[in-house]
Amino acid sequence: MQKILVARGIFPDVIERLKQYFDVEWNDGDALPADELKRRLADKDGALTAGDPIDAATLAAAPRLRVVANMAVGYNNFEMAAFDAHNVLGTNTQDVLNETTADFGWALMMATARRIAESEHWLRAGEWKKWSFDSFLGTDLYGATLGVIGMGRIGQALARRAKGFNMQVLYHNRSRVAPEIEADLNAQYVSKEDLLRRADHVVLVLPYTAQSHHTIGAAELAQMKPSATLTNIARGGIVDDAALAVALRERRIAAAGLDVFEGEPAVHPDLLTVPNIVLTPHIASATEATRRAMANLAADNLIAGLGEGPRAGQPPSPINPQVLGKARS
Ligand code: 8YV
Repeated sequence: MQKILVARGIFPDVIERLKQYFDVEWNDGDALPADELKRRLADKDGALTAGDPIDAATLAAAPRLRVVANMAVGYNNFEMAAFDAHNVLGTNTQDVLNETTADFGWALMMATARRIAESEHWLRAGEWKKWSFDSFLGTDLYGATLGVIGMGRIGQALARRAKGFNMQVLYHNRSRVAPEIEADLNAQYVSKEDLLRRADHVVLVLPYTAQSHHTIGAAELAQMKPSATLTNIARGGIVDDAALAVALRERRIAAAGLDVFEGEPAVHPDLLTVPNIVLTPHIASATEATRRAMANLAADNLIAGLGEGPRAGQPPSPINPQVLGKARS
């Protein structure tokens, strides 16, 4: 039997499925430190990860490893050039989380615009003594302008929800999406600068790469309207968190909602002290149904990628399908 490592806690019934095909080693605890992960992968044929970093050194130290299935759509934890060089297949869990993640992006944007977390903290602190006409004035979503940076599948799902809010949709992306998608979403392609200047609510839904590092820093925050909100459901590192904390404190933008952070689970201490922010612990895809779908898709990828099961050799969501069928190098 081929050997696999499941590097994170996951639904036990998914482990049972994997056991039908593999000799399974399961780390049902916290993320493994890099050295420990490397050591445990040394004799494995496959692995199931959830954001665990897999770099060139790890692959070099694991000569049998042929498939790593990430339980996430984002795969910035994989050094893909090394995967390609070693003919190791990487897979992700695209599509199954689109609507759940878009729902959460919407919820976070609304909570941010309408100051839900900030006012709740104030109420819990016993500060609510009387009603006042100017308590917690927020910014409207209905009829406002939405700016989506990153118009992939999740960005499109998010933009589709804007129809019900009668919003104008601006978007920026590495490339323009097909005209029929633009028409369906009633979305207008604009430069990043234009989007930042015009949008009332900016939402980040782009992958993290060297190019997208600090897509939003001090200069970009300065271009936004003082009444605007910023929501990040993509990856930490796309926003310069230190610069954001300054902009929020100085009210250069109205508010921000963050589900992801540079260096998470650590959170920049300045973000914890500004009031006009909603902070959540990377839960955009966290519904029971979606996390189950992600776990099962990651398992399907691993089973098929390692040549087992009904789809042997044809994993459903390969990142680098060109290595399929090639000998490990
Ligand atoms: C994951 C995510 O749950 O899919 C992604 O890219 O950010 C989340 O849905 C998280 O990354 C753990 O793997």
